[in-house]
Amino acid sequence: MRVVVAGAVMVDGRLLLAQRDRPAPVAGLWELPGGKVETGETPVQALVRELREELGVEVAPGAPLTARVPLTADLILVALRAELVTGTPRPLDHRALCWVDGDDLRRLADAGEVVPADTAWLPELCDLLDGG
Ligand code: DCP
Repeated sequence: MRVVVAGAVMVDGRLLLAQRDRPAPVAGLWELPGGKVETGETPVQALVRELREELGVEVAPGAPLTARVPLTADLILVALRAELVTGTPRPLDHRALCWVDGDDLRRLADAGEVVPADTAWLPELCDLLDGG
């Protein structure tokens, strides 16, 4: 079983979303940035590497979000909260980035503009963003 790890980066009550550039079925949709854990890496190490590569920032991973999402028979998606330590996120591997509050996130999800697997985290992300 391989793990994909994504990061929930929150600053001043807003969550960082990244707009996928590929593949076609999800291009244009918004996700928590991240990627596959490589052999010999922990999910924490993988998230630090992925966000360095994709956003040009250094993060300190923290608590996991509750939902774990099966993507395929041998791939599972998890998310960790991540504190921004240094740098300003840039879309080095995505089409664009945005910062959302709870209402923005619900609107994007209602419009079908969130990557399907990531919708599993909507309740807990909205709770965090709404100050819960
Ligand atoms: N994925 C997802 N939601 C996220 C991040 C990833 O549903 N927030 C999915 C999309 C892909 C798989 O996880 O099916 C792997 O994601 P990436 O393509 O972003 O990861 P990598 O860049 O590590 O994969 P590769 O190197 O194989 O392209």
